[in-house]
Amino acid sequence: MIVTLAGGVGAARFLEGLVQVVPPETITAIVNTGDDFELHGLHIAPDLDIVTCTLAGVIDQVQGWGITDDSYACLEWLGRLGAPTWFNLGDRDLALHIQRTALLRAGHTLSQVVEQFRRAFGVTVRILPMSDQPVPTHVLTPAGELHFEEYFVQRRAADEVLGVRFAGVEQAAPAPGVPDAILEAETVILAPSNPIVSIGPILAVPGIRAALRQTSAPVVAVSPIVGGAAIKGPAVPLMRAAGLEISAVGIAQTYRDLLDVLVIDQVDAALKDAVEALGIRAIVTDTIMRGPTEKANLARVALQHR
Ligand code: FO1
Repeated sequence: MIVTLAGGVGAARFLEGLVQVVPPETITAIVNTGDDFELHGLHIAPDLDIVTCTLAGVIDQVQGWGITDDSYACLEWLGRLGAPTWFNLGDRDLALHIQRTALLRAGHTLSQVVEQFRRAFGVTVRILPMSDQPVPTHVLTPAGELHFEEYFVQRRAADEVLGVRFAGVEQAAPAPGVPDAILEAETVILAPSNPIVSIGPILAVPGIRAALRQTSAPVVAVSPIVGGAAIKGPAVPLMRAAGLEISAVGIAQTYRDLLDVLVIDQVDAALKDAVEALGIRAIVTDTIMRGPTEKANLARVALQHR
């Protein structure tokens, strides 16, 4: 079993490469739920939907989130009725949110909802939320404590980041199957996701970091920082607020106690020695996932130590 810790778009694209290299039924994705929040009375689960819908082939390929060819008639009418429209939920996307909220309200767990959705979409990769308990990621700013999506989408990441908090994480447990998947894994991969708000919440769930230290599987990360910048999303201000160097070396330091291997981009080849000085093997390759071939090559490189 190849276990991948996954956030949103970058992780989903990496998984599109992985399924080309190993049989999908041998992959388990453990997905961040820190971005989850409620709007319109609906349970929104961005990273779970991004991973599920990408693997189902129904993701909007340009945005990396939302459903392909979606329309926004309902959101437009919600606006006319005075509802917030800052979070773009298309008509097809709303179907996932309505059904998820109904199932949760009927007493199903988030894990059970995710399982029903992946089966409905014919996805054979196993998808597990990091936890069935809510662990919303809050961003501490001068304007106060904001939910990650308020900070990132509604306020366009304009606020200074003073810190990040995973609300309720002390009371959360790993979702069923998560610790065992890690302990029984042949390889664990930290996908190229934001180390603070995508991989960070997963590592913060009590028991998950311990399982990663305990597993006999090699732990491999793919650096989401290339040439001192993030490919997508707010990794830079969040890493800066955490006092981390904005580089592949900073990523190595973030996961130092867990990592055996770090895959870094060829533009960062000069950092190989600095990463290896931390006791982590560095593999240099093209990590930019331009298309299916690059995605498959990156997955192959991440597995090459086997
Ligand atoms: N990101 C945006 O920047 N703007 C949006 O309006 C938006 C809507 C959206 C709807 C459903 C969904 O699953 C994701 C959505 N995202 C949107 C992506 C999301 O904000 C982040 O990319 C992830 O939470 C981070 O991985």
